[in-house]
Amino acid sequence: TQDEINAKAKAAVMEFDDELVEEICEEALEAKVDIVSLIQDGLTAGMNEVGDQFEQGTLFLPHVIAASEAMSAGVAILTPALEAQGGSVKSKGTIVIGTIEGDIHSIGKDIVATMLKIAGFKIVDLGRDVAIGAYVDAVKEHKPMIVGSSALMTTTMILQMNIEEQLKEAGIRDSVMTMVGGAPVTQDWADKIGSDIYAENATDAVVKCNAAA
Ligand code: HCB
Repeated sequence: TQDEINAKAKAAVMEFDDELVEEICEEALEAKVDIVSLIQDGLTAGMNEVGDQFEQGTLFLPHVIAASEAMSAGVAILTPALEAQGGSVKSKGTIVIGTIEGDIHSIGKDIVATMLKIAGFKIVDLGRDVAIGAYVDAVKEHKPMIVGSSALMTTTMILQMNIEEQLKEAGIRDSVMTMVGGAPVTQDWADKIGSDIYAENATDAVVKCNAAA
């Protein structure tokens, strides 16, 4: 069942076992369980648990790296199936997304980008460690409906404010909606810096971008 597969995936990420994660994801595809739930309630739950133990000092950086590799191996297997679920013909609009300057955490941003693509948006993925000026340039070039940034650290989250400022300085702030996300980011932070959309996770991002489209 879904719960069993989610629990197995969570445990396999926590055991840093790439091969087991891959096996479970293949099995999940055959069993036709909900892939989004598997990513959020299985793989991500395992990743978060590893993050918590890293914070508590019971696990170390190599463990975090190993867990993120196991998670990515699973996501790689699930992504084609997720994308095949999409199939929407007409694009709902363009969304530019990237992980902010100084920040190399990309797993969450990649999941959000994939889910938005499946929901029918055209995605321009700027990658990670994206300079603030590059977001502004991408808004000028692609004229997206939404520009989203991901920040996983309290130190890089601050820079989401600079996106707001530089868009204003370029005179294009009103031409685009901004979206912010990443583990330390909150609705409160979005309100404080004047960002239009805060998304807690990939599902929330899809719901809110759909509402804005
Ligand atoms: Co990293 N790391 N890390 N890390 N890392 C965190 C983020 C800490 C919180 C861990 C801790 O100390 N408790 C911490 C940051 C502390 C702080 O706030 N200052 C931290 C640190 C300190 C570091 C290094 C500095 C460690 C070091 O070198 N000493 C270093 C960073 C270097 C740098 O960026 N310049 C580092 C490195 C790494 C890796 C490489 C080992 C690995 C990243 C691999 C990769 O992404 N390719 C990693 C990981 C995996 C984590 C944790 C454990 C998990 C992050 C993750 O992938 N979560 C994280 C602990 C945590 O977050 N609790 C830890 C799973 C995804 C699915 O969740 O939250 O990213 P998500 O995304 C969600 C959600 O936020 C939302 O939707 C996503 C899907 O549901 N969302 C958006 C995300 N982006 C969005 C954008 C939008 O517009 C909308 C919604």
